[in-house]
Amino acid sequence: MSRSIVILTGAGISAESGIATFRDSDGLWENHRPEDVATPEAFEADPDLVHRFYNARRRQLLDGVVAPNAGHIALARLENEFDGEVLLVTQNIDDLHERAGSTRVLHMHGELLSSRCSVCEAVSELRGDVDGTTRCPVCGAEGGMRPHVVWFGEIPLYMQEIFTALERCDVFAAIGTSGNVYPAAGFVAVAREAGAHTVELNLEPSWVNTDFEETRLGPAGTSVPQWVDELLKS
Ligand code: BJW
Repeated sequence: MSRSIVILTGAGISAESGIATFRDSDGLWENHRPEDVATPEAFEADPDLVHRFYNARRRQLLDGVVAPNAGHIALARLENEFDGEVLLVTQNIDDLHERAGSTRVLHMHGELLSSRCSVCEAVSELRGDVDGTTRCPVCGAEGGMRPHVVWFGEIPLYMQEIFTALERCDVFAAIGTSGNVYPAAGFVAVAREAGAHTVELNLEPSWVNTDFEETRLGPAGTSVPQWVDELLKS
């Protein structure tokens, strides 16, 4: 019988690629309060501030320096070589999993290289800066573009597909996520309840560490290739 693996990734997997995490001491939110940049209310109150925050992150992603690290590359290898299904659910809005070669990736918190029109709801890939004058490439409306990301209080994307996969997986792994944010922090409980082996790979135990059966502490660039090697040999 073929086996199925669901992997949840968070900001920690991209840390060694030079992308700051959110809640670590040098994290993205060191200079911003989350409620100022990661809620629909914040965007309504000060769209320019929120656009600047995401424009800076988008420029960094495309600056030619940021690249997938050994953790992303090992997960792409797993998808390629594993005799079964591998689904990658990422909370990250960067495209480093895709650049590493993963193809089954669900971005549950959206994507930095896309923007959404508040007028026609179309999602368009926009690689340049976005501001209050940017026109929707689909309907032409001006000033309605917002980052295609999921903020606090909004419903994450692909929920049905993700819960279906969690309920039938044999292995669930969470990599580089602090377990602060739901529903992602609750995925381990769903997978475990469904009978999956659960493993956390992180620098330090996450907020939901006690829900996991196995913990591997260390930088993802080292721990993920090791874990993937073991899985492929098992
Ligand atoms: C390394 C490493 C290395 C470092 N190697 N590791 C009370 C109780 C429960 C829930 C709620 C509540 N009140 C409100 C809620 C709901 C709310 C929530 O969870 N709030 C909490 C603050 C309590 N959630 C929501 O609102 C969500 N929506 C929702 O619940 O809708 C209802 C619904 C759900 C399901 C079905 C139907 C209805 C939406 C949440 C949206 C989160 N959005 C953000 C911003 C996205 C855009 C952007 O990127 O700007 O997503 S917030 C931010 O946090 C971002 C991240 O994806 C997310 C998680 O962060 P992550 O990835 O874990 O990063 P860090 O920095 O926290 O951790 C990094 C980890 O890596 C650390 O542990 C490091 O140690 C480790 N690390 N270097 C390995 N080299």
